[in-house]
Amino acid sequence: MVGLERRMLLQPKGDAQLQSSKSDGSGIMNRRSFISSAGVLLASSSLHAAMPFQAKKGSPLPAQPAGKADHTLRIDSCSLEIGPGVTVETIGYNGKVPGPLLRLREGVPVTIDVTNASDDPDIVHWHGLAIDSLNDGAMEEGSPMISAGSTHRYTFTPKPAGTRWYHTHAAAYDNLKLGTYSGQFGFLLIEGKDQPAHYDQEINLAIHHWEPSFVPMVETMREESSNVPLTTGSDVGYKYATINAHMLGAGEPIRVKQGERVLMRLLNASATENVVLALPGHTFMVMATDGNPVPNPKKVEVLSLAVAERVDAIVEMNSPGVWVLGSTLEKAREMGLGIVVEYAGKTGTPVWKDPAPVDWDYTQFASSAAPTQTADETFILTFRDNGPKRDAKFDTWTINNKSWPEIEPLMVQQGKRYRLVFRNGSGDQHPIHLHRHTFEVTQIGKKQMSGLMKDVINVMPLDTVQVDFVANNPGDTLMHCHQQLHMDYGFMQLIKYSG
Ligand SMILES: [Cu+2]
Repeated sequence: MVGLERRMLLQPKGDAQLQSSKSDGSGIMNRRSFISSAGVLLASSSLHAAMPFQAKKGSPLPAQPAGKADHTLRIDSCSLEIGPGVTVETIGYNGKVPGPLLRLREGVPVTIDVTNASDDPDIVHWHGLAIDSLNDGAMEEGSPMISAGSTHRYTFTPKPAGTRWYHTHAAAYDNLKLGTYSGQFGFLLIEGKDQPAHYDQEINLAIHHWEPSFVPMVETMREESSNVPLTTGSDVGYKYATINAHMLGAGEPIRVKQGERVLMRLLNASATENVVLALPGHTFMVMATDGNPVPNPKKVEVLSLAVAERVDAIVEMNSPGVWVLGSTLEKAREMGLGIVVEYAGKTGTPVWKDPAPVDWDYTQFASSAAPTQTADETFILTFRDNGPKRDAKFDTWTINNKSWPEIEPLMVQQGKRYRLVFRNGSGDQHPIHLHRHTFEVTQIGKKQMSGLMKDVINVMPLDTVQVDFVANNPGDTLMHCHQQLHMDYGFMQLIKYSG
């Protein structure tokens, strides 16, 4: 079972260039399956950069911390029994997956000691926080790598409030045991003054895929995308999927009572797979995206979560029974992607019903008004698949024809507002993440919008998405595709403050 959910049925409305992705019958969802035949031009292999990839280097470790930290995390190997007779060996935090729930107060300084008991250098990124570059946890910004056997103290003042998360920011390249292929992720809740909405119970649900392997993509591409330049690169596929480290039916169900309002915080902590979820008989009232309250809370039957995205949704429990909250794809549910929702006093086999097909549309949660502020400067960034470099297993990715690390930073000035125009010239989806800043999504395709604040935006194949951010947090800032496979192979760029 491979590559199943990456290219989900999430086309933004009104883009005639996109086709539904389809399976080839073997369960393999093709990398190119979104590409229709006409008018697609991808960068040719002549654009390959001349230099080989360089190992990323971190800064030297600062002096070891003194005194007890507020929180401690230990990076170490662990075994997880994700289903009956199914055990995966991985690396996690404090021996569990997801790692411990960290609840921090907005504006209250915190210290977190991270001990690396694994065999490889690692680093923890505090995803969605506006903190300094040295503590943000990206070596490209200057945060130190934590060498094997050592302890590093992170010190920062968490903000803004909302559903954040923490995860490894180590590169994996072709070692699929490392980086976000592993179990190194956990919820990081920054509590502010405001409670978002009344609810009776809260449940945090983290999605992950396990046992990754290389999948050659040439054969399937040849079938479906004869006009797209072929590459010899591989894709990554998975054997299992879990919610909170249990395959569907293997863990404890979500136990609810009729009439309850349940706040679900959902996190896609997969390394590479986007997911689409539904809970038959129920709707999700989407309150926040990536932890930030949306201007227009709205009930939907189907939730889409690209890699690294979060959704906070209220579910009213008004349909008694035993249900499957799971992937809308049967094959993904068979891999384990789901969890049982059980009403008090109800028994029986969990029920799944396919929801009506629907396109995921970010704009429904935003204001339909155009952004009121104009940008001081606009950067147009075009993403392309440049094929595998030399004997690399995976394709190289480019932003305006350059790949990390041979790519100049975008220069910004403090206090100014910048517009980033993401043009996806490839057949893959790209969940683009901006570190240390929150951006406002201002246009998807031809549709203008405002008020939707995020730190990851999924850019569909051949689509264009525009986001604005204010340069209000000086320090080196990484922008990258959150697909581990893409960021490891060139899909990163720094934003630097001048002056
Ligand atoms: Cu990508």
